[in-house]
Amino acid sequence: MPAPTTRSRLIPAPRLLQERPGEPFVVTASTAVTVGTGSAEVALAVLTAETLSRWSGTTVEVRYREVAEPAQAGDVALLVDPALGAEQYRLDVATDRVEIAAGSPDGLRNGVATLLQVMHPLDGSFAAWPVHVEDEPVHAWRGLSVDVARHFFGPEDLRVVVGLMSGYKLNVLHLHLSDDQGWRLQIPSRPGLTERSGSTAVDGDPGGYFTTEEFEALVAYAAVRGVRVVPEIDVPGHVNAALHAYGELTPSGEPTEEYTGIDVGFSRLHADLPATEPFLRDVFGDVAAVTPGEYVHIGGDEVPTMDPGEYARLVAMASDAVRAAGKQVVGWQEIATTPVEPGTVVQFWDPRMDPAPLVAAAKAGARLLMSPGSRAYLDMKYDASTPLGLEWAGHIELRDAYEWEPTALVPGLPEGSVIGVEATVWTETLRGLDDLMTMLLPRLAAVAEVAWTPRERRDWDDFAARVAAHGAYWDAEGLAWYPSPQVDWAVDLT
Ligand code: TNX
Repeated sequence: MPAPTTRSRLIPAPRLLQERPGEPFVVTASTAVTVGTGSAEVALAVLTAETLSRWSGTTVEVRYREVAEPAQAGDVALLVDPALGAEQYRLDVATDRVEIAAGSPDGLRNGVATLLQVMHPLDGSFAAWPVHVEDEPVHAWRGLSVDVARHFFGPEDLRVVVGLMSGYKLNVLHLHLSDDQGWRLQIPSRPGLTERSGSTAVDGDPGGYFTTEEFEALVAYAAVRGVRVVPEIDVPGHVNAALHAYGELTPSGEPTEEYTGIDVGFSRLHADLPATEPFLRDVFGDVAAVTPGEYVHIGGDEVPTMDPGEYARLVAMASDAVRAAGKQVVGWQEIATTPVEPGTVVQFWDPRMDPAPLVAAAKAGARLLMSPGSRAYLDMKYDASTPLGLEWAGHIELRDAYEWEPTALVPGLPEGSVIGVEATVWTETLRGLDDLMTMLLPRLAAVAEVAWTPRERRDWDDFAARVAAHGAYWDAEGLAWYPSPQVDWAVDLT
C-alpha cells in the first residue's frame, strides 16, 4: 500500500525536511508526551496528548521531566533548547520515539503542528514516517483578520477558526469588533455600545456580541494554541454603531439610525466634540484591559470626507489612548498619512493608494503588515461564479493567494520593515461558519505558506500537490471548503 510521503503534505513547507528510512512511529498505549514543568510547555503537552488520544483512540498520557533527559522509547518528547531561536524547532521522528526541540514554547508548538501534519491513520491507530525537520518562520506576524461586525461570529465559530490557524502556524487572530453595522465587544465603561448596537448586522440579520468574560475566554483558548488576539475598534470612520449608541458623539447630539447596508465611508467621529476624546480613552482602555497581547488596532481606514488635519488629530487621540493603556498601536495604511510613532504597525491593504506615505512611515520606524487586497483579502470571489464574496480587489483564485512576495509589494521599503502577513475575511456577504470556511479554504493555507516559508522554497506546483491532501482533512473536521479547479483533489491517501 503506497503511503503518502510527508513531503507531499506539509503546509507551510519547512526549511529542511529529510525522510529517513525505517518503520513508522505508531501511537500506542505506551506512548507518552514528556515535557518540562514550565506552564506554557505543560499546556501544550496536554493539548498534544489530547489530540493524539482523540486521533488514535488510545489514551496518551503526559509525563513530566524534572531534569532534562533524552527521549525514551515511546516518548513524544518536548524539549526546550536555548540554543535555538524562539520560534525555531527541530523535529525528529524515529520508529520508537519522537523528539521536538525548540527555543521556546512557541517553537515547540510549531514542531507539534508539523508532527500532527505528518501523522496519518495506520492500522486503526495513527503513525508518522521517520523524518528530520529543521524549520523556522520568515515572518513573526502571521495573521488572519476576521470581521465579526458586519455579521457576527461568536466564540464557538472562532474556536474553530483558531484551531485551523494553529494547524497552519498562524499566530495572530485580528478581530474587527466594531463597524457601522454593529458593536461586538462589551465595554464596561460604555454599556450602551452593546446594549444598543450589539444586536444589529448587515441585512437585518441577527447580531450578537462578546461579553468581556467570553472574550477573555476566547483569548485564553487562542493563547494555549499559540494564537494572540489583536482587537480592532475601527475609528474615526466606520463608527455608525457607536453614533447610534451615543448621541453625544454626533454634532446634533442625536443618535444616528441603525445601519444594515454595506456602503462604507459615511460615518465619522468629530475631533471638536467634547465627548469624543473621553469616549476613545474609555473604549481603548477597556479593550486593552481584556487584551494580554501587546497590540490594539485602531482601524483608521476609509474616511474620505474628513479633512486631513482632523483625521490626524483623531488618529493621534486614538493612538494616545492605546499607548496610555500600555499597548502598541496597529492601524490600516491610511494612518501613515499622519505622523506615526516608531514601532507602530501599519497594515497595507489597498494597492490603489499612493505608497509614498507608507515608505516614509517605515523609514521613520513604523513596521509594515502586508494584507494586499488582491492577494490576501479572502472575502474576494474565487472567480465570477463564486456565489459569496465581493470583487472590488478582483478575483482571487488559489494560485493568486499563493504566488506573491510580501517584501516586494511596496518598492523602496527599508530592509526588515515588513513584520508579517495577514489574510483578512470581511463578512458583508458571509453568514455562518460554512460561508466563512468556504472563503478561507483552501486560500488560508496558501497565505500561511507565504507568511512562513522563504520565497526560494515556495513553488506553486509543489504547493498544489501538497494542498490536495488537505481536503480530506477538512472534510474529516467537518469544514466547508472550495474545491479549486487549480488542484487535483482526488489524491488517494490510504
Ligand atoms: C475594505 S480593508 C475595507 C472594509 C471592507 C472590505 C471589503 C479596509 C481597511 N476596509 O471595510 O469590509 O474592504 O473587502
